[in-house]
Amino acid sequence: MITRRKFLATAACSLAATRLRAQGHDKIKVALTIPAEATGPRMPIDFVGLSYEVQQLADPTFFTVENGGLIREFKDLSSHGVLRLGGNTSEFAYWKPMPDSPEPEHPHVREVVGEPKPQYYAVTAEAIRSLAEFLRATNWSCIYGIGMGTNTPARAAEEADFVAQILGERLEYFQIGNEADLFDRHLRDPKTWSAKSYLEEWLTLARAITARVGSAKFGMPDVASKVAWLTEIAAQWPSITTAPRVTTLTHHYYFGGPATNPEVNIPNLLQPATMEKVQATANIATAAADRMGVHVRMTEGNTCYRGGKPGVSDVFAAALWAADYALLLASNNYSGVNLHGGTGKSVANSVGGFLPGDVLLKDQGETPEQIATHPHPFYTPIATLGTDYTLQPVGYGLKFAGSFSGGSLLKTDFSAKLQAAGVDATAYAAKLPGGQMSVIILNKDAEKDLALEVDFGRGESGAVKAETLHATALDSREAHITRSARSNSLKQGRCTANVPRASGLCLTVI
Ligand code: BDP
Repeated sequence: MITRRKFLATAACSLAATRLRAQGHDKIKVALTIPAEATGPRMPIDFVGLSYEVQQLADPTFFTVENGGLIREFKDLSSHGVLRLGGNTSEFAYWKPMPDSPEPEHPHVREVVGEPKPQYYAVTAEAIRSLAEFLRATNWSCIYGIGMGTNTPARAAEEADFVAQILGERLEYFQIGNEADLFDRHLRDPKTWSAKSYLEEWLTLARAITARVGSAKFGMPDVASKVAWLTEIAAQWPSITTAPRVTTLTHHYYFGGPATNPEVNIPNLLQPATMEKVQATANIATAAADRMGVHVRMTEGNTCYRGGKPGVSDVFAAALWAADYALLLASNNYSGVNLHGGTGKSVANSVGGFLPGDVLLKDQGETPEQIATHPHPFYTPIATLGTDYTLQPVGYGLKFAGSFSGGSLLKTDFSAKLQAAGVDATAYAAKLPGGQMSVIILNKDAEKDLALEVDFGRGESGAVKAETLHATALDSREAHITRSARSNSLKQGRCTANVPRASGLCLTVI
């Protein structure tokens, strides 16, 4: 029997991967040939997305047309992104249509020993109007999260009706409930809560919304980690009468957490096994979506749950992780990826009052009152700095991967080849909307440089544009995307390029 280890060793030899000694570092030489006819999934133009807490809407200065710095960063990240509003705080929002509408009775309460009681807060008509203007200014659309945990069908329908009218075409679909697979820990009876009881409750809410908004579309079930719920829902779906219109099956993903967990570190984040697990989840999710004939989207995720980990979530390693993660899901036919972030306060509220990452940074006690909240969670793609905003390393990674948006991915064995050659690197190829061939190589290896020969396969001569994703080190709190001043030359379809350790390269035939 050929073991995986033997297979990799043999493959490495047959590739004639040559190890060179260059400047004291290992340099691996690999040749990649872009297949002529191997079209894979299309990566939608609006693949790139961000996820924010619904509670972010409670800050009237945030999603507004006046917030120029945030609008600039959204547009820079993607010309057609998708903003998803959800998170744990979406379960504690209530719809307040008029300035004097009273806070309603809440049919469910949340009680967790050792955690503060949740604060209910209002989503106002004014917040939705501002959101609509913000979406128009950025050219982004929205997946709008309506609470399930403490909501009623009548209130959900009333809110959905207003949101649908005001957001118009900018509304992709509604999502009802956030991570309901965890409700057995805090919002529902653990003895009876299951995919089945979730679906019954979800149907009541979604039918109430559909009765009021005939055109309503939905993404669901937005699970934290139990992707098996997607399988169960797809199996039950054909027996549902008067089914609301579901367009997308959704789930979340965090590599690990919380910040105090020593397993959340750069080597573990970047090792091939991490993406093997992502692939295993994608296999389950895409099979369920295919069975239902709908899309699949990763609507909320990041490197480390409960706000991220300083030194892992906010450094260049997270940029390489994000680019690889997004492209792996795109090549699995996902319709998009929404990385979670926002302000420190909104995310701290979503995870019990404080960010565990803050505890690592300072010796300042353990209660929410003692800990000064970081202005942004450590994993946020766009950081709040005073009154301005900046794209963070993880956001740069998503942006780098987003350059394939609107293109068709090509099925390749590049990542397997690179790993068989002994380097922790992955690569993806696409035919861009304008017909140009492009390849992205992510060298996540901390030690080995790559010397590549890429055969674009058409035997042409010409030029290749090179853009790099880089920083001084995997743990530096920065990332850059730089277009080389000089183009690489393409001779008989081939071009050579170096991809130094801990960097990314995008080559596009021009
Ligand atoms: C998810 C929640 C979100 C949190 C995030 C986190 O949906 O509200 O902010 O985890 O833990 O589970 O960082």
